[in-house]
Amino acid sequence: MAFVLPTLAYSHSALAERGMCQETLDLHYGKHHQTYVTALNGFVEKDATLQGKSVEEIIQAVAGNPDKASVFNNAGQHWNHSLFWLSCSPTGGAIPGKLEKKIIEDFGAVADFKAAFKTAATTQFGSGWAWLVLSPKGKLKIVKTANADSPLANGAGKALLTCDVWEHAYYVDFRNRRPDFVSNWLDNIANYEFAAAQLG
Ligand code: MN3
Repeated sequence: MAFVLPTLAYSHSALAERGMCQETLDLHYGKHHQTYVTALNGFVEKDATLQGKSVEEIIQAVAGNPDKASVFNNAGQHWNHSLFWLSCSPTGGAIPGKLEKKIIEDFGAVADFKAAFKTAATTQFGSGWAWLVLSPKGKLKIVKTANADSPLANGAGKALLTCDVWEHAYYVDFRNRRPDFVSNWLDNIANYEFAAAQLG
């Protein structure tokens, strides 16, 4: 079975009033993410060791193997983007009580959590991702990764929420202003309901 783009839970124009316009979704989901999926399918077709594996299994099988860097990059970007679409919502920004309590426990305050996330997202030099993860010790942590890397690949923990900070994620809406994109994303788009549901 070939990999396919995940179905979005919202239309391409649904986030427009919140600062992510239809053109961004058309390009980011319809072009960028599709390109990773198409490339990944091409690698799987030619490599029997990858066949029959989930995208998670492929990422973990090829992580750290320089001979499979292109497979890792495309599988990683498929997985990262699939999580990013789930991390966005037209009703985003509101933090459910259960997650808020855990954020206060582990970061001190919601403002401190947002500041730490924004720092990670804006100090990721070049392309990459900022993540809210549940560490193996059960603590909420903020991590950043470069390019197609992820907590799934590097073992930082269970990814609860991610923000794409590749330029293609924000250039249409915010031009070069990554800090404004991240602040707006945290306040108006981030799907904290999804993150809370994953806390278990
Ligand atoms: Mn992207």
